[in-house]
Amino acid sequence: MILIGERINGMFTDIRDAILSKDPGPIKMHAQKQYEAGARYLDVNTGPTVDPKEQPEVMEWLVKVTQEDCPLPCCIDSTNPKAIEAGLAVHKGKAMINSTTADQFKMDLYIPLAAKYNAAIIGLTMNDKGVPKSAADRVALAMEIVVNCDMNGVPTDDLFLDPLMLPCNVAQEHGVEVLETLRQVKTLADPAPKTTMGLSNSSQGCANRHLINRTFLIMSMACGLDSAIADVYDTQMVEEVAAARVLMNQDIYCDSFVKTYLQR
Ligand code: THG
Repeated sequence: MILIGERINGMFTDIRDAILSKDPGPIKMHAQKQYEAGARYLDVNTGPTVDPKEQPEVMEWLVKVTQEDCPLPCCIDSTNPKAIEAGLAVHKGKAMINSTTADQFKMDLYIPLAAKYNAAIIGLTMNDKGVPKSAADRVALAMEIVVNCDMNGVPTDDLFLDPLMLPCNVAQEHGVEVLETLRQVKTLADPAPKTTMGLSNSSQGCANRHLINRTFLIMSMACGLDSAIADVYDTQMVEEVAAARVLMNQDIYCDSFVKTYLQR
């Protein structure tokens, strides 16, 4: 399980303020803290308040500051292709592009960028009509992304398919469809595509958010989830991931399995 730390996102007020005042402090602090907490990628998102014209410049700054003292690669999260490329151009190591949808014009923009920069890429199972409800419709969109990656020479195991989890208080029927999508997309190509999701989406606006996030993460792992954009400061969640990896035979059992997982 590759945990992608969600915290460097302008949706959080401390990051928004750091961006506005060009203060690298909070960004570096969250990079280091998420690294120590078990993150292996860092999601980096300018947030909704940055003017689209300024997003490329802000993304470039965010990626540089995030990687200055921290060895982790970034998951460059933007709906603005110019911001994605500005981040890729200064990124050290193997970046992850977050994300393309299954819309042809978006795949034509983002998948060649993954090939050019040897980056991994997240493919959302949605298009201009929105997020489909059924697993079958999500998988059909996933297949279009798989085919387009293949045509552009992006290896399928560099593709992370995201079935797009929605808050369970407003879209409760989607949970089981997301789980079924995770199972089915593994059969679409060989090597199989990888999978990811924005875990905290599942609990937005709900009581007991951590409980919902943790429970859905472990259920999803059992269905083939390889990575998640998540709140890695939830220590109990990270420990549950370590235990689940042992139980699924993805890590060798040792008495210090939680410590071992954190050191990977
Ligand atoms: N898939 C992919 N990328 C994504 C998402 C996804 N990127 C963004 C998002 N979804 C994942 N990241 C977050 C980050 C924070 C929250 C949810 C998802 C969150 N924030 C608090 C809230 O909205 O209540 C804000 C708290 C605060 O302001 O302090 O829950 O699905 N590929």
